[in-house]
Amino acid sequence: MPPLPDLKTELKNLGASLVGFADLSRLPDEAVLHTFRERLRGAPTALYGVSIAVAFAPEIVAGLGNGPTRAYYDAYHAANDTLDALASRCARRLEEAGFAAWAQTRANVNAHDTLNEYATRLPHKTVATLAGLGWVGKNALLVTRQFGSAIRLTSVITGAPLPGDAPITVSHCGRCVKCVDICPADALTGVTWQRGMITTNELVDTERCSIVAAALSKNNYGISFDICGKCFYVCPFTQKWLKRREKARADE
Ligand code: B12
Repeated sequence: MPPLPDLKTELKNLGASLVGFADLSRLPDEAVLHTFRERLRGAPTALYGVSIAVAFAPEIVAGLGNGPTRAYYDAYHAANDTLDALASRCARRLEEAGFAAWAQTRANVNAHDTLNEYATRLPHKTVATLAGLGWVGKNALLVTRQFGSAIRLTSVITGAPLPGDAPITVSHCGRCVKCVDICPADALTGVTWQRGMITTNELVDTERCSIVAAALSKNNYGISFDICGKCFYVCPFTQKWLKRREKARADE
């Protein structure tokens, strides 16, 4: 068997904030696995995922208290470009090492795996929880201990037998409902995530979120685009990260 590249180090050197490996045999949905197995011709039956997160700059996140800003809009697009580049690079490295790999870049997901306006075949968050990066919060976003929810995600699906990280299977939100209370669209239900919950609408009314975020963006910086950010700005894990960063800067 060819040696595996040291993907975690390589991707972090290229700008990834967190990288984890998921054993996708834990996915209950055989149809999803079948689709990717067909696509990754030559891959063994076992499939693995690489989950990659890029954190926003703290000053961008600190500015989201009143909803979306032009700086967040720009950082959102920049993060997406970085994530696409990281996922493509990761897939290429795996292929060079002799393994089948599929980068879930925006172009690939749009062309092959968008099921409807609000759902993809294998969401990045699913790969991320299975790779141990975090849990799905009451804000319906991945919450990490390192950066709270102030990250964006991508993922790569591969036949390479990666050493899977321990999946995170329970929510650590506890009784906190700060995101539910602050949501300007009243779109969050406050339900605690459980692994295997696939219906987003149990956690968030996607349509309301999207419509109100677009209106807020139009109001705050003149572009109608469905980003908001309040639900991850207010998350205590995000706030703890911002405070840690502030303290580190003050200590410098
Ligand atoms: C469609 C979409 C939207 C829609 C619908 C939102 C949604 N929650 O699905 C709208 C336009 C409303 C939206 C808004 C936002 N989005 Co959005 N969105 C997506 C997109 C393109 C697809 C999501 C999808 O497939 N949903 C379908 C359902 C079924 O899956 P899901 O809710 O994502 O996740 C469920 C499963 O993962 C399951 N699950 C988790 N672990 C496991 C494990 C097992 C074993 C199983 C079976 C299931 C399971 O639990 C989750 C909750 O039900 C993804 C990118 C992507 N390709 O994944 C980004 C994504 C989810 N969005 C993201 C973000 C940041 C946002 C916004 C904050 C943007 C903003 N407004 O500023 C808001 C936040 C809204 C919110 N609170 O959820 C990030 C999330 C990053 C993070 N920290 O988690 C993503 C991953 C984009 C990215 N590349 O980073 N988004």
